[in-house]
Amino acid sequence: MSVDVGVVGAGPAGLLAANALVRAGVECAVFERLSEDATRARARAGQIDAGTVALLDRHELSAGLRARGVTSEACEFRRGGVRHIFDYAGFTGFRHHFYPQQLLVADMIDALRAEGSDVAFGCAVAEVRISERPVIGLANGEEVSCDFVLGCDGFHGISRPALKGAICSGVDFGAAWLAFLAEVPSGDHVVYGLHSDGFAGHAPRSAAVSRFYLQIESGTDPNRLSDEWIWNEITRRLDANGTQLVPGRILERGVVELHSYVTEPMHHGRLFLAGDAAHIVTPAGGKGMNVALQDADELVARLLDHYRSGDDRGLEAYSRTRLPAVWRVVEFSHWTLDLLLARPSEGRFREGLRDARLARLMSGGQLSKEFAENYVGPPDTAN
Ligand code: RFL
Repeated sequence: MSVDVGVVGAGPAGLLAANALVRAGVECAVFERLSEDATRARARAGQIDAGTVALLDRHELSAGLRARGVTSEACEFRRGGVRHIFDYAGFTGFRHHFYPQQLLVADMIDALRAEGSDVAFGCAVAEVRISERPVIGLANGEEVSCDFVLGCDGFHGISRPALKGAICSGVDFGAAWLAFLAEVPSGDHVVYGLHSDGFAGHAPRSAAVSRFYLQIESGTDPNRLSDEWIWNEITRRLDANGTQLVPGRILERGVVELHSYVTEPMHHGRLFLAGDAAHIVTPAGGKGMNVALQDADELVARLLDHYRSGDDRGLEAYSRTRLPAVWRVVEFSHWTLDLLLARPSEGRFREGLRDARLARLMSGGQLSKEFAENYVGPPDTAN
């Protein structure tokens, strides 16, 4: 089998790229290891930056998000029983959308079908071989030769190891978040509980379902935590005068080990990485899916330069042009995590730093403005 572009992985990055390429007349084959049902049910992100919404508008992939998503203009930090509302829209003029990642993925699968293309579900890629014309080796033994391969297979995929000479640097924070969805009304903004015993978070997803985060010890088995313990901790750590959280049914739970990695460069030969395959951030700041979609958007524009006019300068510059934006997101997410994460073993000193940082963030000064700009994300710049 032979195609113009082979895409490994039907997450947000792979599906955005496939939709845009197919619509522009480029032949594309998408391989996804999971079944279609599992792909459509893979709940993760939900906070979508204003620039990413504009990007999705541009690719005509935002109808579901605009019809069913909710918007937010502020976030809230809770500390010592006090509520601090941070009005980032006031600083930037922009707001977030909240729309579950799995619904966006489902919309993009449907959009791809409407263009007469599809995803090969249940079709794991075993290896990518880089050569003049790269080859995708499927787990079922078939081989697919391509002009280009887009590695959009997430952090645990097989594409990144095929990038010869790339350096993957990063940090493990030595802590984890229990991440779960529950039948609790979303509220209209994210709440960050900066408790000295550990972080707790409550984020919108849909009207009736919220995402919660609870800082736990690295390596904890989430199924050994009782619902009662979880709700007690969430309620205690998110506590503030005048607020009441009514626990609901926990729908699904998982543990996010907190780490952050960046691969440099993000391409070699005709293999290009996009999204979590190339870099991963913690959920602090809600950036991973946003930057994944931005990678894919940039890659599509450069590939279209190749197919339309034989101009490969943009492809050759892909890593150079994307990495500054990637590092900016990584740095922001890192900073935010440092505010959110408690380190009980470090005692009063760390808590003093957290107090000072929160005060500076809420001061309305330069730090507040910079945080707001990073939190809401860069504007969409059509390529
Ligand atoms: P994905 O979504 O991981 O998709 C990769 C796809 O590749 C498939 N795959 C393979 N297919 C074929 N052959 C193989 N060998 C394969 N290996 C893997 C996988 O099955 C999968 O379908 O990567 P992509 O497209 O780069 O998208 C990245 C985002 O998923 C990720 O960054 C976000 O979910 C991060 N994130 C958030 N990002 C935000 O922008 N806003 C948020 O609010 C936000 N919240 C979150 C998050 C991530 C979370 N977790 C679970 C880590 C909340 C959580 C809890």
